[in-house]
Amino acid sequence: MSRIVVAGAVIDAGRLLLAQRARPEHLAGLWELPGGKVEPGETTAEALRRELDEELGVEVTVGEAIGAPVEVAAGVDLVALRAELVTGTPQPREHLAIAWVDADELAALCARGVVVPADTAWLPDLDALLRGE
Ligand code: 9L3
Ligand code: MG
Repeated sequence: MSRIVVAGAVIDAGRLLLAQRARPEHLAGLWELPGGKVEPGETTAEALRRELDEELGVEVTVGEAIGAPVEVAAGVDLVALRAELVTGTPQPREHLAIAWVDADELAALCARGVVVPADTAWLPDLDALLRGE
């Protein structure tokens, strides 16, 4: 059976929330859309709400999927969902840092190779959202 990892595209005032991974070693220091593994019995939306609470201390409402799922390992699909902050200010509880980036900053980070490779697949979709299309 395939496993799902869910990642959140939190956008506020034209900026996207990125989080800098602390682990594992080969991803440490790279920026990602925060999230994690969907547990048995959870919907992707429920998993994203739990992960963003655990990782960043925020409550979100979850919206539609963005882009296409990315296979991050054999039988493991990564999906991105839009999310909106309801309460709380994101704090990096499990990451090294967080950052709010605009479309140009996101493109520059991807070009520098400092974004988790799987997440770079969503650059065109994120770019369109950030530019308000
Ligand atoms: N992953 C990739 N991009 C992301 C997320 C949230 C996760 N935006 C990959 C990294 C890990 C796996 O999925 O190999 C599980 O994620 P986590 O539970 O370690 O955050
Ligand atoms: Mg995570």
